[in-house]
Amino acid sequence: MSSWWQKAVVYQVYPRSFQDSNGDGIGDLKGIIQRLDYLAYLGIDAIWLSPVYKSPNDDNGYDISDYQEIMDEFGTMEDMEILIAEAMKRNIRIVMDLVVNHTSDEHPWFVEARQSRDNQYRDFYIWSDPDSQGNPPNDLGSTFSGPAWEYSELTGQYYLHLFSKKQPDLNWGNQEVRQSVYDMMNFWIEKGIGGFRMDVIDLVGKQPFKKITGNGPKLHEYLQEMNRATFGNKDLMTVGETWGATPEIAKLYSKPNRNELSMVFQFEHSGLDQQPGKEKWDLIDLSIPALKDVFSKWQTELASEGWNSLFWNNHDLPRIISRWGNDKEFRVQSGKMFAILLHLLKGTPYIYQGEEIGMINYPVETIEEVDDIESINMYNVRLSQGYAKEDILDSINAKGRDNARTPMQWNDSKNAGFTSNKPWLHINPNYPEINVEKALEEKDSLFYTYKKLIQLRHEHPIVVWGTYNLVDTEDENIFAYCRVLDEQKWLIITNFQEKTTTFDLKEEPKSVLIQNYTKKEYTKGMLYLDPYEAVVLEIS
Ligand code: TEU
Ligand code: CA
Repeated sequence: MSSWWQKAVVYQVYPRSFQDSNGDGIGDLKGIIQRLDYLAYLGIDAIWLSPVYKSPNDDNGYDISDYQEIMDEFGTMEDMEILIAEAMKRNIRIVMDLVVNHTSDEHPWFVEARQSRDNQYRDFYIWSDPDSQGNPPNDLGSTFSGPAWEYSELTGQYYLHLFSKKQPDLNWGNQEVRQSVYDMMNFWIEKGIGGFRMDVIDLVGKQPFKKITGNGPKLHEYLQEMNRATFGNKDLMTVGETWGATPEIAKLYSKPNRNELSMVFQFEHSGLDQQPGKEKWDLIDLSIPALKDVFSKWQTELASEGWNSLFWNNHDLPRIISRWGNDKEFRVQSGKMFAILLHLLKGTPYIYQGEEIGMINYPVETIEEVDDIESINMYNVRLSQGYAKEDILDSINAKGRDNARTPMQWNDSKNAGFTSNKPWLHINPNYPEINVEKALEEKDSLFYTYKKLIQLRHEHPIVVWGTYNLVDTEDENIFAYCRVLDEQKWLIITNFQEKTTTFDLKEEPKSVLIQNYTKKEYTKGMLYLDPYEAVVLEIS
């Protein structure tokens, strides 16, 4: 029995940077409503909406102070209800971002909890006495640098925060916490949303005093309880963000008979340019053979037990063309190659706003230009550790999250048509060349490659259900694979490098389904592939 999200393509909107409608320089819900026709024209089936709940924006909305109110800057609950309804008119579902590993420290639960050790909400969070020297109970660290324990003077105890100090971790061992989360989820389900993306959901089973954070012993028990209490018997899509997932673990989340989630975001491919055992900032060159192994492993392992998510980009990752392609003379070609390579795999593809028009990283020159708390905290820690300023900024320019958060580039008017006022974050100065209006005018733009790929998925079951097999290639930097369904066979060939190469095509193709060099003929024999060339051939 198939589900709608197995045939769907999801578009991620980072609301702060998508479209400002009231001239305050910040994206908002009304702005998203204005752009629904554009998204419907692209052909996407669902929008993953990064958090729009009330928040002090210490972590740009991933620090929630009221789960059932809309952030002032983004608009009102009525705007949200109109967005859900207007999207539905265009057969687009709204998938909300569920951030329940932690709240904001300004959430009423924490405002109460921190008052006294016997407060009724105290046990909604994770507290610890200092040790005999007055130190935290252990050396657990925050993802945003520094210790994961913050001392609270008022009651002489530490509280746990795996992210910023203003994001105290919820205590999922407390049944009241879990029930409060489920009640909130049902509030949103009743509003007609299409599902949830679950922020760092692999952390909710944490046992911090044993220094267990991801994949805790009760994690799957909680998720099965959540499933029963909320979305289980509804036609909703759920995708868990699980940084540490292996295929074995991913099957635990997404095997249908386990009644947990539809799928997870795993990040094994995304860590391939990171020095093993180091931080995301410590880079090594990407190995294409390693990338092929990782994708092939996940395609094979989850072929019939669970479901893959497919992505290059999101609001936490640098723009893929800058990261692993060529954002200069081969910006469009490498962008098309990434799209073709990813969208013909088995699983649900995710497009991050601006990816479809080839938006790229925005390099900064000073830390004052940086907004993201993760980058700023890392900068300060590494500066104190003696790292050179320019090396730290190089890391931020390569992997910093602001790269994905520069405002959407709609046209070549002032501020790229994003806002009529000063934007909350700098806009990439390349917007006169890279913008939606220009992409829609150019028939062989990257936009139309994405539109065609979405159409292929909607029209051809082989893309959704076909088997996956990696194709052996002479040149290890060619990533070629085939999809087979009954008598149908499609061959996907991508030259994942900046130089020309050859590929021995062993079968005469029936047709070319999509390509990024629009002049090429593909016949049996030696193919000469241009830099970043990508093509999908119908073999039978
Ligand atoms: O991200 C989880 C997370 O750990 C990322 O921040 C990642 O470690 C880092 O950015 C490297 O890319 C989720 C949200 O996607 C992120 O935006 C939030 O900051 C974080 O959780 C806390 O809610
Ligand atoms: Ca606004």
